[in-house]
Amino acid sequence: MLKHLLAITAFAVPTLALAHDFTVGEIVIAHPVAKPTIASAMTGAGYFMITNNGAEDDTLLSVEADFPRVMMHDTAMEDGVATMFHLEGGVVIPSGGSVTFAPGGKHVMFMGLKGDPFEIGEEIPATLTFEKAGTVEINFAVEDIAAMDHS
Ligand SMILES: [Cu+2]
Repeated sequence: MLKHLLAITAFAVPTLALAHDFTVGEIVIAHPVAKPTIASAMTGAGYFMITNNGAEDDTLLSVEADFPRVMMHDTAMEDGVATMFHLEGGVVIPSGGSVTFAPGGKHVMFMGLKGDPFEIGEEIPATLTFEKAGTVEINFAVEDIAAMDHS
């Protein structure tokens, strides 16, 4: 079981076009974006910022989308090499706080693209499930965000 790193607003989301936001209960999911991939890519990465305006902590339990596997990952430096690890218990969104998924840190990993790359302008539908706020449908917009992550 890997330890959760709760890096809260440690880095800013690259702000491009403002923003498509999604709301469920007291949770706001701001500007979900995915990186374009090359044609042979087997994986893609998605990012967003989640804010919890509620009085209690909540947990993002899962992200589902139409791929063989979708996971939440974080990135850690080990001996100068960036490695990803699975956020198994989900991600706690603290009351009154935000958690950012961004290149170089937490990300949603879409696995098993199988020759259907993410192209700019495309939207990737996904379902987020929170422990308290419940389920919400969102779209990751594929945008040419400045890349500095692992993939
Ligand atoms: Cu990953």
